[in-house]
Amino acid sequence: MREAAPQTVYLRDYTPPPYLVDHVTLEVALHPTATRVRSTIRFRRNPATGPGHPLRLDGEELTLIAAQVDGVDINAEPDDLGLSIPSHLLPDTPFVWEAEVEINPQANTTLDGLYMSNGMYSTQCEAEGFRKITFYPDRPDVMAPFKVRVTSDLPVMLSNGNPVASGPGWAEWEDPHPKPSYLFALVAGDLQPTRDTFSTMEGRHVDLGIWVRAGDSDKTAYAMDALKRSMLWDEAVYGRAYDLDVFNIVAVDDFNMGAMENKGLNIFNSRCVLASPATATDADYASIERIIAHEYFHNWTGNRITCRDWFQLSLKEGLTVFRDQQFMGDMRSHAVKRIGDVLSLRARQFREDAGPLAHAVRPEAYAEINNFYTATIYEKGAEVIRMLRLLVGPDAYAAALDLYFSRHDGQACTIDDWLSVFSDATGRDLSQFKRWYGQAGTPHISVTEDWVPGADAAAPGGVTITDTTTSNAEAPAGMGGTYTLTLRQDTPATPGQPLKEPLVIPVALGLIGPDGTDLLPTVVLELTGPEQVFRFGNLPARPVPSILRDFSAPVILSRDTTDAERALLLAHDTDPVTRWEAGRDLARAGLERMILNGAGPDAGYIDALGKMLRDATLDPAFRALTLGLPSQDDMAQGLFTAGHTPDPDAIHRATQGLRRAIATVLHDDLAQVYDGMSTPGAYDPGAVPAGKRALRLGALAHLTRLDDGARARALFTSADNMTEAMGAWTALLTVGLGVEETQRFYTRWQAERLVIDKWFAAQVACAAPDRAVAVATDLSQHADFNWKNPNRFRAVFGALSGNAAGFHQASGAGYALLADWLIQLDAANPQTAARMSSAFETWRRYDPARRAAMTAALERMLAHPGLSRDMTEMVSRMRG
Ligand code: 0A1
Ligand code: ZN
Repeated sequence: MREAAPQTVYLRDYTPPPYLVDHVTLEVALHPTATRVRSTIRFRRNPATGPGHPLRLDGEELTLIAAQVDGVDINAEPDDLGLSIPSHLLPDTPFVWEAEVEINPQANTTLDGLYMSNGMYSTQCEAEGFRKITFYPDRPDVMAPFKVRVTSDLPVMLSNGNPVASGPGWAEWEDPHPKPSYLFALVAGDLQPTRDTFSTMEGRHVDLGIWVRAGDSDKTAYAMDALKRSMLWDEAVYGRAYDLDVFNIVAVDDFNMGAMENKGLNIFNSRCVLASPATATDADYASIERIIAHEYFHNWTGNRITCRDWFQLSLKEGLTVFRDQQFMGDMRSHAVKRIGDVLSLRARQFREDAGPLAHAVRPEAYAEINNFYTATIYEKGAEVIRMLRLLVGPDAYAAALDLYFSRHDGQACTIDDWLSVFSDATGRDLSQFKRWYGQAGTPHISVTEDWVPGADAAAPGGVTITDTTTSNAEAPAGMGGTYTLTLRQDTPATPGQPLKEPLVIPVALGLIGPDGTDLLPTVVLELTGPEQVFRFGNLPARPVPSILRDFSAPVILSRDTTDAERALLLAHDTDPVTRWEAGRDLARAGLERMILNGAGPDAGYIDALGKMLRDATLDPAFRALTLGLPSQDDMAQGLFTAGHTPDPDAIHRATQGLRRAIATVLHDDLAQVYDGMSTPGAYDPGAVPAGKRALRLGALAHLTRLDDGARARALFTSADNMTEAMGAWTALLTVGLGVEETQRFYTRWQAERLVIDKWFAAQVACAAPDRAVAVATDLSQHADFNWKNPNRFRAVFGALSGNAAGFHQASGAGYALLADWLIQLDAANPQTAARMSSAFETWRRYDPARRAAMTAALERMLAHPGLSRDMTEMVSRMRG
């Protein structure tokens, strides 16, 4: 285990590497407890840094057997973090470093570096895992071509690049593209391939392989299909072709994250690649499609052009998420995809930005870089690029990307380089826009309005628009009415950033007439000052504004909107995102009245919902989204932002009350949807049938409250796919039924580990608040509970922290249980423990008793002897 003393790394301390690498050869002789790694590395002094620097090689948990410089033994004395060779012992001309080290993959429970999972060897080197494989300048701005020779008694041995040669017990791979060490990968095991081919637009023949454990080959078809579509899409939309003769994907059961974009050898968490109709849900299929695309797109945005240092992480991650979002929109429905992205941005990134872990898209300091693979770096980073594209327009965006690829191919870059490409390609000054990268926190935009009716009817020629900050032209008198919109922006203080400056915020807006017609199609207002006034002249009637169409900026919008206006937008808005948002706002406002004033369920909202449910012209997937209520965590955050102390029990009760009312009032509509929306025939994971299933299962969840579970039980028994089986079973669990189905589910799926993860997770996620801790405790004693497997650990304890009212039980038992398990997990796997500790980031929202219990859990974790650097950083930041 590494020393915990958190050493802070600062962006401002960046210096270029004093030694560059021209070539790396690795010979890896695999052995479960004594793997030998021989490295031959051609170094050269970096002319840009001047003479006199020692050669610093990172290395952790390595036993050094021998080292030579230009064939002469050298007495290197490693410390815990690596070794240094003084400059005067090194030639001025290029030299060869050779080292042999021994490592113990079997003892590596961190899943970082080289480790074993179910008898196979696998690696994970991002961000700093390569230093656990050999001594190396393990930083992304050192890029080199690699040659790898693997020996082992396992039948399949894979590494990056193209296969060169192989024989019994050995294989050689060569990657001609210079890459940073974090993209190194090596896999060996008894793996079965699913093969296919792809011809690139440049005429390259590429052999594709997806490598899985015996018994999993029936679950690779969808991932292969998604891969080929991703390759085609990147050619068609970004003009980027694949650049090696093979592209391999490996599924690994023990993996900390979703997947990893190692050059030519992507390694996936099994959960993010394996799917069959019987074992994967529609949501799993969509997630596999997205992650396959994401990792593939990294080949250009991440691998060919990488990051100079880890503060630039969003350079590759924000851009690659944005690209996978575009891809998914093209493959499925743009509207449904965008709404899903907005939901997850708010649930994870807004929450992060509002709490003690808030940080900028380009942070300035970290203790443990693995703690910065966050929703802010990924999702907010993607939002920033989406705004940039909206501001410059799609053609200028495409031109800027062409310039980015031609200017920076083969380089390790910064976010400044990225923005320079945009200012050079468009002539636009992006200095203010750049604040999005440096400033943490979610901006709040408040809206006030004014209306002056016209003396005459509106004149032909349409609406006039004036930004009063840049023009003082008055609306022409005597022609229609004038509507004035005042937008104010304000970003709350975040840790270390008390004062915020105004950002460039694109606010996409449309105006809707009282009869629901479009008075003004979408325009993009640019909010750059703290307050700006926009005037819309020549209007025939007072409009209702539809603000933040397509969620044009990652901000929190507040406007005194009446329920009547929300209902109008929900019925008539032509933008699906603001239309959906209007329904959400109605639900939220009604729930807040139930929670704060003890009001009954809002009849107006239920009525509006009924209209959406009955509107067969609407995409079922969109209707399913409108049927969803704000999550309990969302409600808690909203109440807290509005100055209230959220009571998790009251939020749970109100949500249940509203659901019951919806079920009762809309019973007939729900029944009609349920009966009319079935998708006969063989299961098809495509967006259209998946949308129908989503709507139908949404209806079922409500109906199950009224029919004693009859429909859900019938569906559970008849379902031939996991989406419906899970939908039916969780509908039962949510209303306290389904005991027998829980047993049947287990018996049926016991041999399918990914399905058993669902079995663990759903029981905890759907448990009543006063049962959740007991259910999680019981399941942690189950014979199939393997706490060292991140998927299984997350199934139980991720579900516990996601069960808002259960986790926040007034007794504090939820906090105590999670803290106990995080302490236990930390000793084996600090990365996953630290990621999951963010369950505690919301402690400031709550009442004194809950705050005390949450901070006591934080203190207890922090005081634990030997706590990892990962956890120490997270817990100290949360405690504040
Ligand atoms: N770069 C990968 C995510 C990833 C990051 C870190 C990891 O280990 C600490 C593993 C994977 C991606 O964006 O998909
Ligand atoms: Zn990524």
